[in-house]
Formats: sequence, structure tokens, C-alpha cells
Amino acid sequence: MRKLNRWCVMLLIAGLSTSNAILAAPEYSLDSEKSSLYFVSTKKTHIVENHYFTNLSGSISEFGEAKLNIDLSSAETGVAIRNQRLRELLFEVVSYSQATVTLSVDAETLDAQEVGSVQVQNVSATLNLHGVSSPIATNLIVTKLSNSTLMVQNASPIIIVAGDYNLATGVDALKNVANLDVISYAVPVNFTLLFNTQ
Ligand code: UQ8
Repeated sequence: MRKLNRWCVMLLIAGLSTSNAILAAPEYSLDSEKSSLYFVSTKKTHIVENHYFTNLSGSISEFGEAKLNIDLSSAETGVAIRNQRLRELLFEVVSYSQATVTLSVDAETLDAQEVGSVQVQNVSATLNLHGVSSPIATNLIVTKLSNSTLMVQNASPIIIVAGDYNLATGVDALKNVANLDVISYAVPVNFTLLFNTQ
């Protein structure tokens, strides 16, 4: 009888650990080589230019805590002196080296998503940029490319307004140093993020 009880306990423990292994959602990390994040500037009313960050990192935990880190020193505008001015006059990277985006996603829904399928998720994220945290409500397109790879894209451009992040003075400084009449404070952002399970 005692032997039978011991067997029952062992089976219970084995069952619990197996079901945990099945239920645990995988963790993902950002594939920085295959991911991109573009931002758009407008100067002299009609001159619109694409720029991007070369250094991104990020993760999605097994609990659905998603994070994107943007290395602000890695802003690439195609002009070296302009890159340096963005780092020093705009982002002030000595004090604010990174921008971070955090949000919660439903890890189980993500895990259950079929390979090849596309979901649109309405999310509320927090962007911490230049010492200011502000919410972003937007739709994200989530595509499950394989059992180990997710693609996350913005469904529509996200408009960052420089003043919301204490960056208007920096935009004015860029305008003055480059002797321009106007640089827009409104900056559209677009991204494609690839995540792989570890
Ligand atoms: C499964 C699941 C759902 C997972 C979720 C995964 C996840 C983490 C998702 C993230 C979701 C999300 C909501 C992400 C949000 C991403 C965003 C919005 C990030 C923000 C990125 C960012 C920091 C953007 C930059 C913002 C900003 C205010 C930029 C300012 C740009 C400007 C105005 C640049 C001006 C450039 C310019 C015209 C300079 C003038 C100039 C100079 C100075 C110069 O020296 C020069 O050369 C001499 C010129 O001539 C060439 C110049 O023109």
C-alpha cells in the first residue's frame, strides 16, 4: 500500500512537471540583423528623409513582457556630421543613451498562433525617450513565420512629436546649426522586428 502511495506521488510530480513544460511559453530575443526601425525627418517644408537605427535589441519573456531597446548613438542619417549632431544636440546620448519600449502581450495567444498566420494586436506600449515616459496606443501586425520566428510590424506609422519627449529644443538646435528655416517636430516611425526563440 505504502509502495502504491509512493508511485502515485511520483506520477503526480512527473505529470505536473510535464504539464508545466508544455504550458510554458517560449522566450524570444530580437534578431538585430534582420530587424529595422526607420524614422523620418522633414526640413524646409518639402525635404523628407529616411533615417534608421543600426543597433536594436529586445526580448519577449515567457510571461509576455516585450521589450525593445534602441541605441540612440546608432542613429544613421547618411551624413556623418549630422549623425554626430543628432547624438549630441538632439538625443544627448551622454545622459540618455537608450530609448526603450515596453508592453505586455498575451504569451499564450502568441504561443497558440499558427505558423503562417497573421494577427493584428491592439497594444498599449510605453516609450521611454530622453528621460520621458509616454504611452503609445497602436496596432501591431504579428506574423508567425515558423515555430521559432515571429515578425512584428507597425500597422500604421507611429508619429512621435518631439515636444512630448522634451526634444523640441534639440530639434531647434539642429535647425540653427544647419541654418535651416524649419525642421518638423513630427517624426513618423516604422519598424519590422524579427524575434527568435532562444
Ligand atoms: C508579439 C508582440 C506584439 C511583440 C511586441 C514587440 C515590441 C517590443 C514592439 C514595439 C512596439 C512599439 C509601439 C514600438 C514603438 C517604436 C518607436 C515609436 C520608437 C521611437 C524611435 C525614436 C527614438 C525615434 C526618433 C524620434 C525623433 C524625435 C527624432 C528626431 C528626428 C529629426 C527631427 C531629425 C532632424 C534631421 C535633420 C533634418 C537635421 C538637419 C541637418 C543637420 C543638423 C546637419 O548637420 C546637416 O549636415 C550638414 C544636414 O544636412 C545634410 C541637415 O539636414
